[in-house]
Amino acid sequence: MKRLQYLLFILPFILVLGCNKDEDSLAGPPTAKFLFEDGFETQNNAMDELFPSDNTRWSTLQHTDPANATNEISVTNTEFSEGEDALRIVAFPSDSQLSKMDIEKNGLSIQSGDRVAIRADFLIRGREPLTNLLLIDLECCSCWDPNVGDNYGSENQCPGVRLMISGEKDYLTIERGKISGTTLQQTDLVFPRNQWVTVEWEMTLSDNETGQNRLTIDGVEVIDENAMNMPNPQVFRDVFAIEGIDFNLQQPTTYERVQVGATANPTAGRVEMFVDNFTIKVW
Ligand SMILES: [Ca+2]
Repeated sequence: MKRLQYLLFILPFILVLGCNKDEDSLAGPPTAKFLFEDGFETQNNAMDELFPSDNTRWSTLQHTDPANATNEISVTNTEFSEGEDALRIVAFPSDSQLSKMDIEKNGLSIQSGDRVAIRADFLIRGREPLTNLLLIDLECCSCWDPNVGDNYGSENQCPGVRLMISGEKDYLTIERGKISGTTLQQTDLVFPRNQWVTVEWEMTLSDNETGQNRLTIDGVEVIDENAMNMPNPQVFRDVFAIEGIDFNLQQPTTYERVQVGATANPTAGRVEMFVDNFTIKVW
């Protein structure tokens, strides 16, 4: 009887703990192998403060202007979702140059079998379609075959997975073209505009179909799909063999950098966005 009373006493706590575990699954366990969080807070809205010499914050900018316009990046206190500052990005449409304006954290070491959660808040102004706009890239540059070199465009030399706004109705999707995979599409939720939107992207990494891919927008799960999410040596060998090229993916494949912002803007219009409250966690 006492045992039953004890069970009845602890049961609600077990249930509560169980629920919390589900809700916290995107954030992962408290002990991570790697954790980087940045809310773009500064003293004087100075970009330099985001790149301290001790590497505790961001590593570099990726800034590629189209031929006839200059992209912009700055710290602003006019819009933010956390603290008092956020990153403001203006990316003009691509012409002969693929337009890019984003911020990068490098020096990561994320491998097959790792679980990684990336989270960021975005505010994208305007109502123009955002077709093929890329928001977050996770990339492996060191895995490219140095003997193949750059004959296939610098764009393709860092294989990886990306978050891309797809279709005429602006659905955020998981794009896998750089690892020769199809896009993991959703048509449940149009990307909200002119308001802060929380994007959470969680994966268990694998170079085969056991990889897990989950995407939530403002807490609503829109993708939960098993699929390859790391470059696969045989897939690369086969794809390049069609061109008569002997391609050897360098091992071990490791995602070593993450980029957030307008990581590429192939849209027809000028994109103004704000980014805040970034986290990448690996466990
Ligand atoms: Ca902030």
